Amino acid sequence: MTSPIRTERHDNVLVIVSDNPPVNALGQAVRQGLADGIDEALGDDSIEAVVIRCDGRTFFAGADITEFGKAPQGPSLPEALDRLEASDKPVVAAIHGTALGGGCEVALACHYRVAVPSAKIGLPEVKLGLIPGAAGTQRLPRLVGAEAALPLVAIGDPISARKAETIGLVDAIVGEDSLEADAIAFAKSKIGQPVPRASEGTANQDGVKNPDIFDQFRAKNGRRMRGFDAPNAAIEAVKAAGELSYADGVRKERELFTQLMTGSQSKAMRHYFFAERAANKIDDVPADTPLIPIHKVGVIGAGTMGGGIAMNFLSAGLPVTILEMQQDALDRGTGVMRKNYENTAKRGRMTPEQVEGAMGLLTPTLDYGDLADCDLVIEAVYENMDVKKQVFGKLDEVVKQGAILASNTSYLNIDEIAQATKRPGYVLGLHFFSPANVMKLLEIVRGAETRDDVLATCMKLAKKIGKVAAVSGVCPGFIGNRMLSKRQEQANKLIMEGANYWDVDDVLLEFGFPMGPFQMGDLAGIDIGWHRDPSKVTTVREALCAAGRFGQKNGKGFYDYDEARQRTPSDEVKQIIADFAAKEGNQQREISKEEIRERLLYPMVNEGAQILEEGMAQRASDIDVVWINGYGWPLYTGGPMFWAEQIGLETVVSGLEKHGLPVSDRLRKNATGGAGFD
Ligand code: 3H9
Repeated sequence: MTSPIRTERHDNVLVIVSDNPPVNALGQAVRQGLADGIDEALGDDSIEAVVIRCDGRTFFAGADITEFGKAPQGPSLPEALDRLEASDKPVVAAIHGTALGGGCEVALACHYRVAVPSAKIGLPEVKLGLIPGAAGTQRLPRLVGAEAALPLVAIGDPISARKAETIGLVDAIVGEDSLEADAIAFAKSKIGQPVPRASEGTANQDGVKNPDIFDQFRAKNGRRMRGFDAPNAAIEAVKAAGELSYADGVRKERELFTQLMTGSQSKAMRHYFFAERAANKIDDVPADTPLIPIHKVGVIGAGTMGGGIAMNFLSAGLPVTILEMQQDALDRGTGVMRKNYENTAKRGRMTPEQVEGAMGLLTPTLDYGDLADCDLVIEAVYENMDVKKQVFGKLDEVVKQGAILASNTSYLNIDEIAQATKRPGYVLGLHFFSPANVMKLLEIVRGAETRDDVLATCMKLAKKIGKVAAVSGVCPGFIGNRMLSKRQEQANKLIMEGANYWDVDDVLLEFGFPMGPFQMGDLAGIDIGWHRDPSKVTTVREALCAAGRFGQKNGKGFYDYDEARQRTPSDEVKQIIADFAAKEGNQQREISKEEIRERLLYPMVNEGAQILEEGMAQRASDIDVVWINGYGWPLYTGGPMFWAEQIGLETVVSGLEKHGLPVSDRLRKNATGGAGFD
């Protein structure tokens, strides 16, 4: 087998080049090649400096995740990097694309780092439930200080080359198209000078002088770190970098890394990493299906949903024409979009020019005719089949042939909507989640007649606008809402049978969801759809509305809210529920949190199995992708289907039976097979 690493001589500089598509992951052959390359440079007196660079789209994007969990094969990355750093000939990392994880650690072990302006650098291991394991947590703080290292190691978002330069992670920004030549020139300029080694740096002392930075960091990021093991280990490792010798710090890192690698969270998060990428592939649509060019998008409806949808495309630089029926609704909608952008700018995540740039791509209109030249039109109007059919009939008349027509419906039948047009092959569902400019999930609903190129185009477009896409077949509620309805059904039953509604919420919170169904109801507004007739009360929600409890918006819903929107359970609501239960003849009893958890979560898994059986989801992991990105299912459990496999499908089956709940044939079959869902 030929090595993915080759060396090239440029006068007295040896360039070590990796060519290991697609992302130059640091598999065994790459690590061996790197170590050999350094040996070659050190053993040759005519070589006075070294440059390490990568072919293809990126610098090393990290350790090879497919090797995790397998027997390690040397040299290990830490070994290869120690050899590299020990060189007394200057070694320069020439970075383009994304230097991530182990890739960033390669760069840290080099004596200098140069990068093109478009490069990104980061340590995303926490997103895989890990921390860097090749001394990244020890070299980085010594190079840039603990304060600058903390977000990189414990949050894991990559930073731009320019930002990396300001914190001292990158030594020079070089020409976008002259990386190799500039890196060689840079390396030559360092010949004869003592080499700086990150492992010998002293910037880490900032954390010793001001140890408060660690608690401050925890306080600031507590919410996003909640439930995850890796960020805390990351903070501990960075702290250790200031307190321990380099060798002891590396030992500490190894100990923490190994604990995480063998734990359940990392296993789940690695499952998710591949699940997200698998969801992007449609089994029966060839990868080389020609795509339909999308230059201009239309959105029907400028309400919260339509506006949010439009913002996705504007932010990605695509012109959008947005249509409303009335001028005031149109003005209100575009006003909200501008305000959202301005708020983002206030938080420093957009420049005022970018706000104007995005808004400048927006054309508001009241005239369907203005949608004629759009390549894709997404409808986000009222959830009513007749209304949708009218809209699609109209769109079919005015929008050019070959354009895609999509509905944002969250549960209506896409095939029926498609039949309102003469181009059902060009119709599909694009189900965004609210707030549509923020939530990552895009459920792509494939109709019976949806063409391959339409589907492939929308998958690609999803990635372009930063969404995580998963394909669903046509069924009521598609994947996500269909499973949600099973959970909600049990939540409603549980409170009728005597469970405290706050216990129902707390069970989900403790499991790792950001909130439970009753908190969610309060947030969204209990009065959505309220008929305003207190004499006609048929549900608990209506009873709450009749008692003037509309949700967070008026300070009381299921909970009472204080000024800081902190919730307290309400005796009044508990009584309303108890009265309701009595009226319906329900005996109330004490219900344990364990029963609540099983009855909320197991029916979802059962429904997921049914969805698989019907072919509405391509694979179990697609369901995980939907629930993690659209409904707050905790990432560190891997999603409902992976979680169920981990606790054992037979446990789920017996739990459902214990509570007298239905068990689908598919779940029973997979539980007996013992091999999981796929
Ligand atoms: C680490 O480094 C630990 C060390 O500290 C410790 C060592 C001791 N390995 O995402 P894409 C595959 S942990 C193996 O669609 P993009 C991916 O599965 C690692 N495979 O492309 C996909 O395969 P397929 C820290 C990998 O352009 C294909 O490459 N690093 C790896 O949208 C294309 O990927 C990370 O966590 C990998 N490391 O995005 C970075 N990475 O075609 C993880 C990718 O069969 N990677 N693949 O579906 C990424 O974030 C993105 O892939 C990247 C490119 C931004 C690089």
